[in-house]
Amino acid sequence: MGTGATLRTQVGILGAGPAGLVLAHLLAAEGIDAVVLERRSRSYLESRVRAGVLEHNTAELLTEMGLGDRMRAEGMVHRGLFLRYGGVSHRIDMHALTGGRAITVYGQQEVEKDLIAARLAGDGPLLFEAEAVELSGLDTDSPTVHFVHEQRPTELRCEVIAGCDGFHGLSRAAIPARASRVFERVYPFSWLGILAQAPPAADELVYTGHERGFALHSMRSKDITRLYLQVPTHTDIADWSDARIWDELRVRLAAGTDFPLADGPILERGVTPMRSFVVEPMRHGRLFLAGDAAHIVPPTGAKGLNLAVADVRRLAEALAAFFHGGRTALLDAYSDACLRRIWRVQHFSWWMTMMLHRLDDDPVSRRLQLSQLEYVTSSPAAATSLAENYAGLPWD
Ligand code: RFL
Ligand code: PHB
Repeated sequence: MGTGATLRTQVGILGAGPAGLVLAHLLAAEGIDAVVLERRSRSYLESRVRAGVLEHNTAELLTEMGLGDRMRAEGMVHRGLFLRYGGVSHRIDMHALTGGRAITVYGQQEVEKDLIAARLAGDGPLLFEAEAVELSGLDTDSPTVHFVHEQRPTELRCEVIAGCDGFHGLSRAAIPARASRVFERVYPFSWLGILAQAPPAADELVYTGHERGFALHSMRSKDITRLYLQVPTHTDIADWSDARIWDELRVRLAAGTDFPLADGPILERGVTPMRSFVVEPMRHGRLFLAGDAAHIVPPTGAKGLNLAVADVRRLAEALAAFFHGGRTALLDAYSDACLRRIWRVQHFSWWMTMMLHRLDDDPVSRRLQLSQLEYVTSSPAAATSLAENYAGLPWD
C-alpha cells in the first residue's frame, strides 16, 4: 500500500453498527475522541432489515443518551409475548412477572438512522465507505488501523481500537489463534424472514412451535409485519414463491384455527443461518472486541443487538476510567465481565431455539418440547424465568 494520510484519535472504532455507534456516543459524552470507520454506505446501513426488539435496558440507555425521542414516539412498547402451540396462543405477561419491565419493538435500521444522524450532527467523525484492511501494533500503546477511504490508503493512530465490525469483520481475526478460543455450534436450520405490507395479526410477538417447524410473527408498525419461518440450512430463497411463504406461514401460525394472518406485498426477504458463537477472550493487547465481532446468538431470543449494547456500555465505562484516571482495572476485567452476561444470553437463546424449532423426526423430541411449552406457559416460576431473560436481565 502506498503512503497516505495519517489521522490520530484516542479510540479507533471499526464498524458503524449498533455496537460501534453506541460506543462512539458514550465516549463523546465522556469527552473521549473517537473516529468511526464503516466499510458500507450510510444508505445501506439505514435500510438493512435486521433486529426489531430492544430490551428494557437498551431502550432506557438510548433515552438517557438523548437518542430515544423517535424510538419513544414510533416504537411499540410490548408488555408481553405469546408462545403458540397446538393452535392456541399463551400469553407470557412479561411486565407483571418482572416487576414492570417491557420491550420496545423498533427496527434496527431506525436505531441506526437515529445514531448516525446524531453523530453527524455534532458528536465527531464517522466515515462511510472506509474499510479497515489491517490492524498493527496491538501489543504497543499506539495501535494503528490501516484503512482505505475514497481510494486513499490512510492510517488511523489510536490509543485503543474497538473491534465493532460484526461477525464478518477483520478485528477478530487479528487475535492470534494461540491467544484465543472459539466456541461454536451451527444449527441445521435457518430463518427465512420477510417484511410485508400487511397489518399485524396480533398486538404482541407470537413465537410458534409447530410440528412442521418454527414460525414467528413480529411487526414494525401498524401497517408492516415481520415474519419468519424455520427452513433447512442452505435454503435457496428462489425456491420460496410469495404464495409458498404465505401458505406455510398460515399453516404454522394458524394451525387450523382462526389466527387472522393478513398477507400483502413482500417488501424484503432473506435467509439467515443460525449459530451460537463466542470468542474468548474479547481482548488482545489494545484491541477490544464488542458485539457480533465477538459473539453470535441464534435470533430466537432477540438478543444480538442488545448484547452488543451491553458490551459497549461496559467498554465505555472502562475506557473512561483509563483515559481520565489512567486506571486499567476495568479494561482488564472487560472480557470476563462481558462473558458472564454473554453466556447467560447464549443459554437463553439456545433454550428458546430448542424449545420452538423442529429438531428431527424423533417423536421423543416433540413430546419433550410440548412438555416444556406447557410448563413455561402454566407455571409462574417457569414463565418468570423466560420473562426476565426476554425483557433483559439488569446490568450489573
Ligand atoms: P453489525 O451490526 O454487524 O455492525 C458491524 C459493522 O461493521 C462493518 N464492518 C467494517 N467496517 C470497516 N472496516 C471493516 N473491515 C469492516 N468489516 C465490517 C459492517 O459493515 C457493519 O456495518 O454488528 P454489531 O454492531 O455488533 O451489532 C449486532 C447486531 O447487528 C446483531 O446482533 C443483530 O442484528 C442480531 N439480531 C437481533 N438482535 C436483537 O437484539 N434483537 C432482534 O430482534 C434480532 N433479530 C438479528 C435479528 C439478526 C438477524 N440477522 C439478519 C443476522 C434478526 C435477524 C434476521
Ligand atoms: C424481529 O422483529 O425482527 C424479531 C423479533 C424477535 C426475534 C427476532 C427478530 O426473536
